[in-house]
Amino acid sequence: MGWQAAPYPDAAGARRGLPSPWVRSLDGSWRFRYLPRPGAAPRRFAEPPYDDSRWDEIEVPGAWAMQGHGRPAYTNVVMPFGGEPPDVPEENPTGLYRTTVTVPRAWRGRRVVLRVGAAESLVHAWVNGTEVGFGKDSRLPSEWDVTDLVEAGPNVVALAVVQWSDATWLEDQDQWWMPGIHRSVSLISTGPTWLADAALIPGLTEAGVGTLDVDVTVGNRHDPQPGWQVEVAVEDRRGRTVGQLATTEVPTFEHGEPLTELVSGMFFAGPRVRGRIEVPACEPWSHESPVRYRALVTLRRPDGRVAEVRARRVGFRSVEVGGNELRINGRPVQIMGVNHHEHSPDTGRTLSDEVLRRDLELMKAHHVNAVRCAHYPHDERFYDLCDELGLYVVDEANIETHARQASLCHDPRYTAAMSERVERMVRRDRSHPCVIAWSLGNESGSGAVHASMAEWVRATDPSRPLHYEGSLMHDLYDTTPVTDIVCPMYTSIDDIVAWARSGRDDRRSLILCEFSHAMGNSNGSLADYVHAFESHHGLQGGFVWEWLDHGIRRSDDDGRSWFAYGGDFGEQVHDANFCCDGLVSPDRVPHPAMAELAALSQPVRIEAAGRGRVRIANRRWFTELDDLRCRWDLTVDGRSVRRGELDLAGIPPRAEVVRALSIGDVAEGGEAWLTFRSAPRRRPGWAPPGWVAAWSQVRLSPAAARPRPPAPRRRRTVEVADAGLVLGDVLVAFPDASFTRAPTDNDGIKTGWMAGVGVRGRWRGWGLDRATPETQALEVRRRGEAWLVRRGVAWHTAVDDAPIVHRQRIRVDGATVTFDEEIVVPEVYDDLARVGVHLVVPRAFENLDWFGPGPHETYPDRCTAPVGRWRSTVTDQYVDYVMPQEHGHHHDARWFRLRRPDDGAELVVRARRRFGFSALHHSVEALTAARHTIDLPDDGPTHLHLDLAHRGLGTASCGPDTLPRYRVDPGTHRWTWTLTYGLGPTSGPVQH
Ligand code: IPT
Repeated sequence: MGWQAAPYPDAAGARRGLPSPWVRSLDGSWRFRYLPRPGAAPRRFAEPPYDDSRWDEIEVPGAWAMQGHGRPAYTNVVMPFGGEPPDVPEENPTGLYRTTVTVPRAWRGRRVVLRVGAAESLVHAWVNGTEVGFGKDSRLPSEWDVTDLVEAGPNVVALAVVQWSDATWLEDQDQWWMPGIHRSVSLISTGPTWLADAALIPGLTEAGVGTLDVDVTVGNRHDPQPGWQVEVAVEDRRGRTVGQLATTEVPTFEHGEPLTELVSGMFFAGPRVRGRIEVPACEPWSHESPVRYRALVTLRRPDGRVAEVRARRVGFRSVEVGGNELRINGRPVQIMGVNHHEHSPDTGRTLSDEVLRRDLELMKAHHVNAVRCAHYPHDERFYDLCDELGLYVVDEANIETHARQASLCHDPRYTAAMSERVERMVRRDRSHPCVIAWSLGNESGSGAVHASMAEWVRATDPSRPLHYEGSLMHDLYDTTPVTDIVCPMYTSIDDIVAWARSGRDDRRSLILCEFSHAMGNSNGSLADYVHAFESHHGLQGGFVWEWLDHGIRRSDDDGRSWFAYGGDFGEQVHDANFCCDGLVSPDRVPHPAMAELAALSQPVRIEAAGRGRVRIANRRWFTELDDLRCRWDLTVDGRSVRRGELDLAGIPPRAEVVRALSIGDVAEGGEAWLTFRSAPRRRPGWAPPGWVAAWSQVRLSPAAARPRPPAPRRRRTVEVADAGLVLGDVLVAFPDASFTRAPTDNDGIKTGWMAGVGVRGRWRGWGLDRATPETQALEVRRRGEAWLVRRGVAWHTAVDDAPIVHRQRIRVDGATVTFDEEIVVPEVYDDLARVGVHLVVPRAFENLDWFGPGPHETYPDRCTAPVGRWRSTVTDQYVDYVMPQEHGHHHDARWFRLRRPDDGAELVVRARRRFGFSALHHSVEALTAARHTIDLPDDGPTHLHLDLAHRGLGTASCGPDTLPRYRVDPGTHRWTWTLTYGLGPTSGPVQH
């Protein structure tokens, strides 16, 4: 099994890439029978006359559990069954598949191969009743030569896929157990002499010469005849040949006299043609400019006629390691990567072209520049797309022995299987320019087998560095030469900075293979990581864990859909929602953290340089910014005052220039910002309409300046009743102190064995979730038109003699209510979710606008967002994390307003200092109790939280917790805020 380009009869067909007459897809509907174990298979089921008319139908490719047979099950590390390797359970779900394929007459006399793109875990194959073999790597193709078994006309192909095999112990990745045929099945025809493999390993010299190291292997069913020839040509976009390997005869072993054979054997390197193609002054391939060429590999018969042509896209780029840098085309490109699993909420591990493209286009649109194939080689289409779009790939072998990671790597019974997985991956994918490193697998310990696999890869493909985390797991400073990248996972910022400062490694750079665990509302301190990467030589980025939530779409009786996770299919052993830890939802809607990720890797940064000038930094590595058009907008209190353009032309990669910018006078007062937005002049195919490549903001008003909040057109007098404030027809209870939040996955996972871990365990231990109020004082006085209310409430927790005391002074004067708050938090509560107040207003106050960072939710440690005036609705504040949890917070707000659209009644809230707030239709309690999105009531009022302090998010579900500087301290918290009530225009449109 080598490369994957389809064979064509001629160059024209190969170039066009139309369906090849020599390939027959077997994708589509097959007959299917689901069995509890392989032994239950009917005898002769693979034979053509067998009657399968009562079998089910199933779509191939596709997991059977996603098509009504058996169930998926989710575990992370633990195996879903007991026993020791290589044992598997007696009960071993098995799928029998049958289909009939018509082999064209034109294939007579040709060789035929049956190819199963990927099947989990063990696949057996029969053609017309004869067994042809089996395969056990569920993420690489299995191919069998079936020439002697097929005939022109109908042929029966039967497959048996068995869920568990000895190889399952090598496939303990953190994902659903989901057997079936995951990738395409086909028949491929070649001549009896054919192109068996063609490595076209890309390179680029310092002088800008593109190179392809060619190694073509010719296969032969019979004794090869001399005189067959191979040639390779490289064509540019316009079809001009820009480099070639001239027609070369394929060597043959010379049979004959013993002396002839002896000599032949000493010099015969196999039926291989090798050489190097050079393309002078090529256009290099990079993530910013993925220029591709086309290589045509032609096999000619001894008489010179073309026997077979294969085409593939190639690109020229170099990768090297040195001086604490991983250099791509000579540049230490900062890796802003993601870990990508193949998962669809509807089709399991089978991804349609559309879903796959959407994944990669979304990455591009958020400035992701690299993907780690977690944790197995992906479908071939993935690499073609990464070549096309410009994404670097760390290609990872399908090896994870997590449940036995200290033993299997020393178990000789597994050595061959592990090695073969690495070798077959390298052979399949080595011609892709996108692949910049080979990974030996994930979490599989560290043994001699790793050293031997590494040596094999280095000898076979010296052009790429190696990646393997196993030996670094317990020691970041490990120097075993298996990995060329220091690629730890979830390491703290302090530890990676200490590594960089130590100077103990002068060759490799550190690129985190996993970090910033994106589970639920997460990715706190991503900006701090990026800052560390940018300010320490040797730190070169990382791969966020992970791209996507592996939820499985289900719907209830009312047709409302939701996403299932571990345990939802009745699994006894499972890891709950730990599989929902992605930057995008299962159906590929970006979570708010994606905006943060994008903001941190923008190609342009602009800052004030004094005296009417700005400093423009081109953050790209290879290209100028001339393709972007930068517009500026001067706003005061969120209103645009003046606009203009800034010239970005002629700034070399990684350079900074200072340019004059005339924006005119800025009126005194209010909060003034200059916002720059750069957008492409010609939108790349992967960018959605209106896409902004980069934004920057310069604050023009002094830090102390506050925006003027909107004033209701007609003020309405607020009255006071026993229980609260009377705003027209609405009674709003006096705000209560609030110090909890619905736990994020990082505060503590709600279900499964990990429940109780994390800061949430402390909160519950303190009894904060069940604190009871004791009113210590309540005094309501009227002074003329005004009211004065004093309240004192002690919140008793499970900690003896340590109530949290809330003192409140409320002055009601006409339309304005002023709250002086004091919340005294005893030292014992040294890590709270929030300190603030909570109030409930009717659901009808639906329209929301605010001044502060936006438009997405922001938290103290995830707040790289433009400041301005944002509009939304309370309904749209909802962020549907698969596990309902805290969401919708707005850090650093200056004011916000809620408006009832029917009559224009509005509440404006502001404070002397910046505050956090959220306006949601769900209470802390409802969000805490819910396990799935459909558990949430959809008719709740609006819960307003105003926070003086709110805990950052961190990533403690797997990695460092919220840094101390983003936590909430105990002590006495005092602040003042005001609420103004009135009527605005009634027609307030709901804007988003
Ligand atoms: C680590 C794994 O590599 C990854 O597959 C995933 O499980 C991730 O972290 C957590 O979501 S495993 C962890 C125990 C370090």
